[in-house]
Amino acid sequence: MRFDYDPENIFAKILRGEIPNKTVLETEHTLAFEDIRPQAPVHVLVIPKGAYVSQDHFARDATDAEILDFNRTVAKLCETIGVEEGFRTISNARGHGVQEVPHFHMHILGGRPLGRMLA
Ligand code: IU
Repeated sequence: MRFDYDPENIFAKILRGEIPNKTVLETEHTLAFEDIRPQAPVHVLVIPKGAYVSQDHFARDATDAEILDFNRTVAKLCETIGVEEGFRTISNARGHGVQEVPHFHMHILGGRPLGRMLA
């Protein structure tokens, strides 16, 4: 598992159009698409188009415009994807976080009661 940016990671390939995805919403700086292994009735991944490995790197290095666009996209999704009754966002980072894909992504889960889970 590498923590520097790997341009061959699967989400970079999705952003370059080399691999298909089920896009839910796309903006100038952000892409949201359905997770291929959904863990809930609604399971959407939100990623910045920029090359950031994890949420801390994104928050540290992205431009204000990218950060605003990402957050407003999350807000828009939460109004439109069927999670009005509640949702959970998760972003796994690095080894202890068991991050599978080294491109920052936020999971939005919902569509059923999710139960209590902090770890
Ligand atoms: P993680 O936070 O890095 O552990 O999660 C990566 C997610 O990416 C996981 O839920 C996968 O099902 C999902 N995913 C995907 O949607 N499309 C892919 O081609 C691959 C993983 I590889």
